[in-house]
Amino acid sequence: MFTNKDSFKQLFQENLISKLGKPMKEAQNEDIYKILSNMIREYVGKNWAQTNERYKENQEKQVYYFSMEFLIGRLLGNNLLNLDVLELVREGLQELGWDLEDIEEEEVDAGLGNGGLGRLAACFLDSLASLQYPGHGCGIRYKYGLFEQKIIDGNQVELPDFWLQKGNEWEVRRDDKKVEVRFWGNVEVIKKDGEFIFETRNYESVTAVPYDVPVIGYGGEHINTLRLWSAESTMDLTKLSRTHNYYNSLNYKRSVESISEFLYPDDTLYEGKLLRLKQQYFLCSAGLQSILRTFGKLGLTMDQLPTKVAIHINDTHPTLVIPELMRILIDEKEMTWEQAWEVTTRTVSYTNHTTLSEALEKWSVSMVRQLLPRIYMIIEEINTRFCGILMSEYPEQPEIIPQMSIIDGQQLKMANLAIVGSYSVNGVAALHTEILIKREMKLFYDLYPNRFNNKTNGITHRRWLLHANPALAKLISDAIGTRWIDHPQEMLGIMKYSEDSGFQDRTRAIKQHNKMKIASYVLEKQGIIIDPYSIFDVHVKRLHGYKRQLMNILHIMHLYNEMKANPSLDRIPRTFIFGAKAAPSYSLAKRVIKLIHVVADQVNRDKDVNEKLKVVFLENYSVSLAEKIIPSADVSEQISTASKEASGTGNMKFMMNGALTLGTLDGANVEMHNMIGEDNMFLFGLQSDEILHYYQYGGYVAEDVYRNDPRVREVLEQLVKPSDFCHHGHVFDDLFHSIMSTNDEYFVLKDFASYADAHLRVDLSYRNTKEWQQKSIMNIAHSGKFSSDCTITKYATEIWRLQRKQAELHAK
Ligand code: 26V
Repeated sequence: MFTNKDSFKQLFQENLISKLGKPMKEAQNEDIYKILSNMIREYVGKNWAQTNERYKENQEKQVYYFSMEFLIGRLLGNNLLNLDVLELVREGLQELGWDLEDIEEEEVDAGLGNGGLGRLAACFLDSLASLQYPGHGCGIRYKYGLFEQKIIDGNQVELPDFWLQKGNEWEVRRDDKKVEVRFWGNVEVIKKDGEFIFETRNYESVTAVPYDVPVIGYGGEHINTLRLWSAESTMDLTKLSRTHNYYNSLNYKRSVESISEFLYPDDTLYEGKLLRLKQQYFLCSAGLQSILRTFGKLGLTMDQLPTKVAIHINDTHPTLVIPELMRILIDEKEMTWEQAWEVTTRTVSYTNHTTLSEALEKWSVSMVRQLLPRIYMIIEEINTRFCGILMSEYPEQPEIIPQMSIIDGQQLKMANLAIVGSYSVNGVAALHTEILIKREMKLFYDLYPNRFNNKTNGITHRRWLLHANPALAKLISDAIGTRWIDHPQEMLGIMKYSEDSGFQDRTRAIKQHNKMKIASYVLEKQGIIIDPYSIFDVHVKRLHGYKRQLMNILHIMHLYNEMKANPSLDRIPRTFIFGAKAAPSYSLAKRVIKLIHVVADQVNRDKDVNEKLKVVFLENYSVSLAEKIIPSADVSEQISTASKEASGTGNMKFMMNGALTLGTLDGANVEMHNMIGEDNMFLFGLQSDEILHYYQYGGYVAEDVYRNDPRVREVLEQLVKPSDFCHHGHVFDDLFHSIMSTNDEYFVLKDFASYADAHLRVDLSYRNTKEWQQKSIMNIAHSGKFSSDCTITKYATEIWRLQRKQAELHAK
């Protein structure tokens, strides 16, 4: 279509004229975005079709990644990059008078996820396509993504994120691939040819319509599919009046469409909503039907399914694929239970993303039984058989059975079902997997030791380095060539320049440039002047107790107190930058946002300190904002209570952009530490075994720290007594009690002294520019190991057993 700048310009202009519908001189950035993205989508159409053709012809094994969340963010820039036309398009547009960066800003983020779990799914899709693996995403096309956060008077206000309002240039609606999903009804057992068969009657029928988004691999040749399902009513009104006598058709339509309306804005608190269960089954049933339709065209027998299809479930949210696959194989494909079970358990694999008990999914038995009667029967049968195995394995230990059972009284434990019904269970970082097998899932590990494995998370270096920080990417390529782009571990090659002062100066200059850009952004968006030469200390991620944004802000209050008491204190100026969304129902988390704003107000206004200390809260943290802020960070706050953060992926993004980690030995920080050693990061705090030991014996006594550490006492009292941070009626007694009356569940006070000490080490280290730059280069060089290309290669070979596209096919 276009191969160079001139042919691009010509084609673009033709498109402008034919599609704009108004004079060219009236074209706005928004129009340009639409036309450009549309052009690119059409441009990839041919390779997309070819990739699918090739899959069919070669009967390659496919993996389908089922996830309730795909936090893909913006696509234009990344697609241009992966098509290797980014520079050509940038220059072409420039010559026509448009700035690509402004055009990219027109795209609304596809915020179809909460945080780490959803972003991981998006990074994995990018790596699957770039490594030319046959791997696709299967998700829901929510009409509203994660809420848009507005800060009003320091409080979070949630607005609906109607991201589809202006259409979505990247998707293709596939009416020809619709399927039907059934809810409710009653199961009847019928005897047919001497066999019992199960039929559900009086069900409610929902149409699932797929929207396909191309996932463009690096190089642009290999294109996979992200298939997002939308719920629509079967508008057959005659049928409606028969089966829905108490609904009018409008109500019915609304109730059906609500299935794909909202993404649940909660990444830990369990929402006992019927709608969420409907969403999960909707995804599982629609996704599976579409997979089996494709598989059916291969002309193989059903028992061969595991040789051609791998189904991966991202956390337990899509666990219903297990009983749904059993249902289809038994009721529709006429397999025996044993055959169906063999196929299912050889097809499904599962990743666990958290050990927080409040995030482990449990469904009410009566809800599942009513909404999905046949599925419930199957789960019951799976459980009966599983308990039979337990009884014969552990005849002397009957107490084990209720602990491992899938059905526990009136609750269905989805993690237990996911483990029993899959062939692989993995954690997302070495420490997390160890905690799973030694503690949380120990009984299952004892029974099925070979099923458990670790796959440390990763991030796509194409989005998080090449696209987010092009100057740094270019510097690396200038130094060691471009091979690292396909082999990210080769970034290690820049180690030979870690002591080279020219290279150090260049990395520093790039960081400085990125900081200047953020300083203008903050000034423009929030009217706050920040010193671009101060240390940028960044804490961006979902707001949660265990992520300890509260510890960070309490420490900032302490720094303020210290500077007020001693104005000549020698400290390198520091800008603390926060970005976080709190689940709307999580009131304490929202109060932390308020506290950050109150502290920011006070600190930023106070002339005694504001040359050395600034606090900024960036509104509406999202993927596109992360891409701006991370390249500008000097310090990356990864300060979770050890054992609580399964992996973290923000930690990896910062490392790749040359920030130094200030963190606990938690999640993937542990592996980062193993790679670069403690001289190249700032570690602090209790370790996971110490924390887990405390938990086992009922915690520690928070009161002791409160009494013995005057810094801690001072800041805690400032929360509840009239003070610089607690005036105009703002009393943070709820936050105070959240620490003191839970005995400090997240060890904020216990780790405070060591956290403050780590901050002092940051200050000292930053003074030595050469030393700091050397550490920064060390971090960048080792971050290639955290590329999701490495992670996906392990999933593909060790779990899914996929074949990569053959070299000769590549040449074709
Ligand atoms: C739970 C629920 C409950 C119902 C409402 C919607 C919802 C959405 C998500 C969750 C579980 C969230 C688990 C999660 O995001 N874990 C994060 O996964 C990252 C990728 O593996 C990992 O890096 C983070 O450490 C981990 O917290």
